[in-house]
Amino acid sequence: MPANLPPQFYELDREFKAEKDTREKLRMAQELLRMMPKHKGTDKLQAEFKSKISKLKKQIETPGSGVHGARQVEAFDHIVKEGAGQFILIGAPNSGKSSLLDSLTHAKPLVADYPYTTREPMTGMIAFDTVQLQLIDTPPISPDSYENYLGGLIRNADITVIVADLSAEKMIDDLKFIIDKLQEKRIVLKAKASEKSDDPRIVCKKAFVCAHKFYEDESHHKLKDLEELFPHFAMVATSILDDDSLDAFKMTAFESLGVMRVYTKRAGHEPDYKDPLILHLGGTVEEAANELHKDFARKLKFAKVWGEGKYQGQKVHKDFVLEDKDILEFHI
Ligand SMILES: Nc1nc2c(ncn2[C@@H]2O[C@H](COP(=O)(O)OP(=O)(O)O)[C@@H](O)[C@H]2O)c(=O)[nH]1
Ligand SMILES: [Mg+2]
Repeated sequence: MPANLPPQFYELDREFKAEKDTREKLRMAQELLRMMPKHKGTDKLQAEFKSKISKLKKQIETPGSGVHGARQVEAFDHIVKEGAGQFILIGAPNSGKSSLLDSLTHAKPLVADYPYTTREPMTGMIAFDTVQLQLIDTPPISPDSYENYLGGLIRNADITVIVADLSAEKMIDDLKFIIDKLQEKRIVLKAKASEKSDDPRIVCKKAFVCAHKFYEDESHHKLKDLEELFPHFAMVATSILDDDSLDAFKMTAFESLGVMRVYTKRAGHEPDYKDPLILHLGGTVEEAANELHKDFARKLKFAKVWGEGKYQGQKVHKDFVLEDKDILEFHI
């Protein structure tokens, strides 16, 4: 019985055979298995790929066991997520990534005015209101520098932050290089999370632009160039010397996640502002209750809600759609 494999399968299979990076190879093998039509004619091939996948997984789990000729598995290509979202800073050498990590979090990365100071990813936590966001600083992407683990890190992160250095003469060329380099690694940066590629080999990642080293009077024409290169992308102008701009960065980052904060309160008590529920935009009272406890959602009779543009203490049911910063009181 013929296997009837789609042409894309053969293309990706060729790339799979040539790929050296173990995690990338694993991702491709999983994709190939997914692309395979499932019938008798592909039984053997399916088994073959399942075995390849389990071997690759083993290699990743036991660092140092890289097969002869393959590069050592990089320990940096996966950072465990913490907080409401994971953000990865990418940019040219000296664009100010480490300075941003330093100013936005309590992490202490090495900042220097010579390029290639950062070799390993560094993380820190941003406190935005009562929400924690995880920020990752990375080595630069340029014709002289690309760390192979970056692809894995970007794929794993929620949001990519493109750090554009407004003071750099070749800002646009530097950014175009980065876009092309990522494309070569089958990563396409998009303005919206819903933008997907028809090509299953390509991973689309939501990104926003950080127009960094912003200096009033001088930077405006550069912002125009950026908007042209990244149409429809969210953009925030920052400078480590301007705290308001850093707050704006935090807000942009939070908004890019497509989530909202919902505070809960008990009847007769003040709202708990310290530990909001994090729900996707458009989330309902039922989803909020579920977030607290499955039982809660099941037993819920009604809820009361306070918030902007609402009748305060309004009685609502489980399909009521909440908004950022709403306060919710459950009645079971
Ligand atoms: N004027 C200005 N300089 C900055 C700003 N942020 C960083 N720098 C400088 O840019 C240089 C490179 O910064 P660094 O954070 O090491 O860049 P990285 O290579 O992208 O990590 C350093 O000399 C920083 O002091 C900023 O907002 N304004
Ligand atoms: Mg750095």
